[in-house]
This record gives sequence, structure tokens and C-alpha cells, in this order.
Amino acid sequence: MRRNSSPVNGQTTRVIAPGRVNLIGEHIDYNGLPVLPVAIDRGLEVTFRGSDDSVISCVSRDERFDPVRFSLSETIERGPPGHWGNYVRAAGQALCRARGPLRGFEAQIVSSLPIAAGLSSSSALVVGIALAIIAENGLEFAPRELMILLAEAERYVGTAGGGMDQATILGGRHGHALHIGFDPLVLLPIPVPDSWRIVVASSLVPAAKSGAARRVYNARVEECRQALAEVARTLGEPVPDYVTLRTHWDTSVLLDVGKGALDDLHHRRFRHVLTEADRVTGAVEAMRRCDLVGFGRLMVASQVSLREDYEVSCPDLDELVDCSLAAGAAGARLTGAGFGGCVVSLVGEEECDALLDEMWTEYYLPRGLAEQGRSEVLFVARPSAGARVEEVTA
Ligand code: NG1
Repeated sequence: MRRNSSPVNGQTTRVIAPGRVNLIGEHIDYNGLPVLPVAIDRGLEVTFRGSDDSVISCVSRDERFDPVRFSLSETIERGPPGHWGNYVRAAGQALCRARGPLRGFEAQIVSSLPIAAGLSSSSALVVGIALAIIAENGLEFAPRELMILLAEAERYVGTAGGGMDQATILGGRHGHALHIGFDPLVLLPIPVPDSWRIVVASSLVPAAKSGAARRVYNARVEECRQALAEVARTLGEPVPDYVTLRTHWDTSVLLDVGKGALDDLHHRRFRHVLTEADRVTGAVEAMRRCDLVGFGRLMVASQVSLREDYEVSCPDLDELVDCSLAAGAAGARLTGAGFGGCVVSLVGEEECDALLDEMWTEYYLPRGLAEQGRSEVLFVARPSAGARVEEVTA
């Protein structure tokens, strides 16, 4: 990317960063195991003009978010927990550590992504700001280097997340899902069959990953590590990571060993991780042979596992999944971290309108939503390209 937005020539530049919907492979990216998300046709835009100093100042078009202003440096102090500006600071600190000192900019942010909905609005912000800094300073990054750097960068906010979101937002491909492996990071685009429709529905329960939800998220990361260490020790495996374990042993053997070596809670967490990884493999095969029903069945099994074994669903998400299946979806499950947020459903194009109407009638109308808000909470997501930078002509 080139240095391009000098205030001297008055050039304004825009970064467009999509959100993402994960089709399957939930809560396994931080265990190094492959996932299958898509970048979607909703996202955020960062429109910026460079400045002569290191100050970044951002305003959001959404008035709920107050302006953010700070100087780029290798140690940027955090704002209050849960504050949106921390995602802006996260990108700034990481890039300064990698390539500083750097020049800042004035930016305006506009988003079409619902906040705290499990659609990666936070990672879209990290990626959007990072690409703005990169463009403003004429930096060069290999795509995978940047995906890894920004996954690490976002941990600044206190969540021990994996790398799915940043990789998807940067690497999205129009019409494709991405099979993303993390050990090493490899993105394999898989064509989504033309007749498949991906429906996103908000449970209307915010899934803010700050406070209690963050503690639960980080606790799951730790529980997975503990389960892995115990099973690897029992098997005499020297390298305790999930990828190696799955290469050397069948899931059924690992689950048997886990049953003997782990308490009930850790065994259930372990079982979710292993069976979800197998479901990703099955889902890729189903997508390749255009098997909508087979793919849908795996989504339903994923939801059961997330609800029973991983305990990251909630009553509204469960109800919305049931509503979607009753309305004709081939499969439905929570998407993203859970604890609220959205359900992703898969349906054939011919059944899609009927599904949308029935979900609206059964889930949203009883909750008092007005028709004009419908497309905010219930929509078809198109698999889309990743983030990009473009110059704005006045
Ligand atoms: P969301 O839904 O965007 O909060 C989080 C993690 C992902 C992944 C999913 C669960 C971050 C930035 N994102 O996503 O890495 O672990 O939960 O599959 O922490």
C-alpha cells in the first residue's frame, strides 16, 4: 500500500472492512483448529485524512460512541473497559511496535454492522484502523503477517481470542467461504453454492465481549488448555497442541482417554473442541458436493454441542435456532462467541423468503419490533471480499 493521503493535496482515503459470519467451527480457532467463516456484505468504513503528527482522532457517525483521540506510540494507555476506542488503540499500538514511529490521521467511522452481535464489528474496527495507518504511512505487509499481527493486537482489549476474525476480514473472497487453518495460517477459499442462502438473525441479546462474557470466554480458553495438557500427559504426547493430537489419534480414542482423565466439565469442553473440528471437515466436504441438508445437519449438531458441552448459548439463541429450523432452515446455530448475538441459518434460495417471513412473525413481532427495523435484525448475508482501501474523489 502506498503513502497517499497527505493533507497537502487534500486527499481523503477510505477503508472498507467487512464483518464476518462463521458458518461452523466455533470456539476452536484459539485451539489452533480450522474454522469455516465468510466475510459479509455489511461492514464499516473508515474515512480519513492524514495529519502531520502522531495523533489519531476518530469520530463515529453513531452518536452513542464518543470521540477518541490519542497519540500513536508503542505503549498506548487503555480507555475504560468495553470502550470502543480500545479497538482503535489496539491497532495503533501493534503497528507502532512493529513499524513505529508513525503518523496519525483524522477519521470518521460509519458502520452497517450491528454492535455486539457476534459479527465481528470489533475486529472490523481493528482491521479498518490498521489499514488506515498502513495506507497513511506507506507501510508494506504480507497478508498473513498482517492477519497474525492484528489477531495478537486485539488481545490488547483483554480477550484471549483466536485469529478467525482478522483473517476473515482481511482475506474474504466474493462468493466463497474460507477454510482457515491456524497451524500454520492457511486460507482456502471454498465456493458457496449459488443456490445457498446464509441468513443472519439477531437474538436481540447483546453479546458484548466485555465484563462477564469476557471472563467466560477467557475461562473457556483456559479450560481447553487444561483438558489438552491432561490428555496429552496421559497419552505421553510430548507436544501438547490440538492439531498434533488430532493428527496422531482418532477422535473416538481421544474422547475415551478424555473420559478417564478429565472431570465432567473438562471432558465436555474437550468433546466440543474435537467434535466441532470434525464437523468443520464434514462441512467442507458437504459444501464441495453442494449438500445443503448434510451441511445443515452439522450446524444443528454444532449448536447442540455449543449449548450442552460448551455452555455458550442462551435461551433466546436456542429459541431463535428452533424458530429457524421450524421455518424450514436446513441448519441453524449461534455464530461467534455466543452469550447472545446472532444465529446463522442455511436455507435454499427457493425457501428463503418464506423462512424470513416466518422468523419475523414468530420471533420478532411478539417482541414488539417494527417492520422498518426488520433489515437491521434479519437479513441475507452474501459472501464478500475482504477489506480494501480506496481513494475518495471529492
Ligand atoms: P466474536 O464473535 O467476534 O466475539 C470471538 C473471537 C473469535 C472466536 C469466536 C468463537 C475475538 C476477536 N474473536 O468472536 O476468535 O474465538 O469468538 O468462535 O476474540
